[in-house]
Amino acid sequence: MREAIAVCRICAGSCPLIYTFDDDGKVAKVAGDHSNPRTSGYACIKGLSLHEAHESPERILRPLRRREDGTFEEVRLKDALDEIAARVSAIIEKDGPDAVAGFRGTMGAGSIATVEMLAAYLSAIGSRSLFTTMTIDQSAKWVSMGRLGMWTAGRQSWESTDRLMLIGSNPMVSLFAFGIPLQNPVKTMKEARARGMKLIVIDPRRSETARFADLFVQPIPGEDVTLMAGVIRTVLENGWHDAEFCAAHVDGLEELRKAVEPYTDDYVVARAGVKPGDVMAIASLYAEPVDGRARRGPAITGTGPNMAPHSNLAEHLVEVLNVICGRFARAGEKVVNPGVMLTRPTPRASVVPPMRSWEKGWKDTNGFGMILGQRMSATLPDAILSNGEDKVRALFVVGANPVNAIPETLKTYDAFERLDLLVAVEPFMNETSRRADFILPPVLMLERADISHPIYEAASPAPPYAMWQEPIMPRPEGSELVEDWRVFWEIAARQGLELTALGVTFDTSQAVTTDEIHERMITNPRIPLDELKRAGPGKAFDVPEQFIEEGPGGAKFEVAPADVCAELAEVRAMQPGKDRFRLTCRRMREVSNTMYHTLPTIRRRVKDNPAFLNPDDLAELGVAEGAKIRISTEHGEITVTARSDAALRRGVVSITHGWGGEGVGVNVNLLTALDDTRDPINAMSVMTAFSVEVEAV
Ligand SMILES: Nc1nc2c(c(=O)[nH]1)N[C@H]1C(S)=C(S)[C@@H](COP(=O)(O)OP(=O)(O)OC[C@H]3O[C@@H](n4cnc5c(=O)[nH]c(N)nc54)[C@H](O)[C@@H]3O)O[C@H]1N2
Ligand SMILES: Nc1nc2c(c(=O)[nH]1)N[C@H]1C(S)=C(S)[C@@H](COP(=O)(O)OP(=O)(O)OC[C@H]3O[C@@H](n4cnc5c(=O)[nH]c(N)nc54)[C@H](O)[C@@H]3O)O[C@H]1N2
Ligand code: SF4
Ligand SMILES: [Mo]
Repeated sequence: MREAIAVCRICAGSCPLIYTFDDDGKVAKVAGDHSNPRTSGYACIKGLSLHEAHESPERILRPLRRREDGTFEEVRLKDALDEIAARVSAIIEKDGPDAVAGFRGTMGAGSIATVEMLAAYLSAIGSRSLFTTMTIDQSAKWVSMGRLGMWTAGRQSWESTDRLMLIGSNPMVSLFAFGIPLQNPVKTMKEARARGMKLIVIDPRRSETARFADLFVQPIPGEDVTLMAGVIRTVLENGWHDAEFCAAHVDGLEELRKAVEPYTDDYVVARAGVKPGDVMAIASLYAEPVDGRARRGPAITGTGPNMAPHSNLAEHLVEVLNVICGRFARAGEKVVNPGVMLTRPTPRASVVPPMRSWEKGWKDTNGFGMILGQRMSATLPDAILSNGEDKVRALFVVGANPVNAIPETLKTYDAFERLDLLVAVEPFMNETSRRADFILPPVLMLERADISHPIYEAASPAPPYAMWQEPIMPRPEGSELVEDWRVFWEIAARQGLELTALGVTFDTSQAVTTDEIHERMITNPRIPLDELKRAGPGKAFDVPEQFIEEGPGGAKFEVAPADVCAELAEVRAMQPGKDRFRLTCRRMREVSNTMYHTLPTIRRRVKDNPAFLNPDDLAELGVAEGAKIRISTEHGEITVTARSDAALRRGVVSITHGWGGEGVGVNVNLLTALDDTRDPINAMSVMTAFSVEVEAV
């Protein structure tokens, strides 16, 4: 018997897991770590069954090359890399470097070496074609930063938060909400409420998170713009904003006031389908000072508003509410998490001005620009089908399943099949790897050394926490696997290229280990690396205190830029849709996106992704619980099991994405679109709150 500890990196929770191995080296027991200050023993079913992916008979253990007839043959890793490098060089020669693209998904985001080496490789060949799942997720947050500006010192501390508003975000299941603690969510939420924090939840579904809410508002899906405009109007009308903060740091307050003026109470009630008094209740609980003291804490969105129509506008308005209420850390306050892996400069109480990167520089043939050095994921199928300068001919996919995750599945299928070269760094056969020319199976989480990305570390509040993960399991016998990052290193080496990551230049002709990559990349840690390594994974650290400094002043938040005001007027002028049903996104506790649906433990709990509807809607449709229904849009249709859920507002069809691969469940993206319903800035598709037809089968 042997015990070892590893950090689960499936989601941002980063829960430590304690493994007990039997004498044959098989996992005999897994448990959360009760001594851990962040998780106090918490771990979810996804983490607790993670080892089953490592031991799965379905796992791909040796590199595969696709034959002409679509079947696969085994190939030596070295030969695969040689051939890939030669084909990439030929494509660059013929079509230019932008024709070579990378797509990074959720399972590429947690490892610093993977994140950095993919980006480094693309820049070494001179390609702009980096795609990640962020741009089919919550890139509205990037757009909002780019139009509104950003506060360098970040949010007020979680400990001091007495108001939290969650809009279409369900961290009790997703463990994910920007800037609040994620681990052990029920315990964290209960503790916060016990110290007096009030929670507002806005969701068409009485979600797992809504059960903790002091105020729950259940609007029609897709009406967050209307609701938030009404809330901002009410806050300003009552003078509940932070006038001093606005005077110092905000431009456009009067234009904002005018732009939200038409969003009167009556209008919001009628359009968003909320109760009379809901707008006032939200505004008052969130923003009304008590005994002359301003409230503290953020309003945060999740995928709900960020995937709905007008996602960038909705995000902008929510962030504007934070801005006008001054919900940011100020000079003199203690920095909540000064970081462990990276020595960060002392934050200043100041605004980073709006950058609008998508308006400058390179644009694709449909006019979509780049944000934070990335191209937009919902433009990838068009780019593959394009003959213009934006064309993509070769694609490396790492830690992702884009064929399932990108909207309009049939178009995405078609595009991926037309690639000259598709390389999937992927442990399983899925919709993407099945279409690949090469499948390179990676060394999985428990078998490899990893450290989290310092940026990731900064996003998570106290205590300062870091992960240096050593391998705790051997690679399977007879396997030939590759570390994700090494794929890019090896191809660069074959092309005679150096790689520069986090400012460090690597000579790829030299042999290197993962540990060496980590040691060289982390150039200025706050805690010495050997101490980090000795401490083990998922540990909290005492780091020297840091205090926010006075900012330089000058730059201001732009709360009401012309394009935002124009869209707000456009939404107000629209005839609100009278859709019988709107389909909404959600997450499932047992699985993460498209992953691991067939592992034995998961399979015993969930077999597919049913569509949930209000029982009265089912009765009206004449559909019994458990019967099949057909859901359709102009793009496609799916046939799914109907489940009754009284937590849903009437007219809502709630179904999770990520299924439908390998014959299990259905892919919701058969219903979504890559047409001109995409947002003109970030090409964000509408993935929630869209009209669907529902009928009994
Ligand atoms: N309709 C609709 N579509 C959606 C969404 C929605 O809500 N509705 N959500 C969107 C969002 S938010 C996201 S983030 C995307 C998710 O999109 P993706 O990131 O593309 O999906 P995942 O299933 O998370 O992909 C992870 C892949 O990594 C593989 N993997 C596991 N471990 C490793 C490893 O160590 N190395 C490598 N190389 N691979 C590994 C898994 O087998 C899996 O195939 O989907 C998006 N699509
Ligand atoms: N168990 C599990 N955890 C996960 C994942 C997973 O697949 N499974 N995926 C991970 C990923 S990639 C991400 S991006 C995060 C996402 O994390 P979250 O953003 O918290 O995503 P969800 O849990 O889907 O919660 C979205 C909520 O929005 C509501 N909603 C839908 N449409 C609307 C709307 O128009 N307006 C409003 N106000 N609400 C709406 C839904 O009812 C739902 O409760 O979760 C991560 N964590
Ligand atoms: S919540 Fe679950 S999936 Fe996320 S890190 Fe923890 S154990 Fe892993
Ligand atoms: Mo995501």
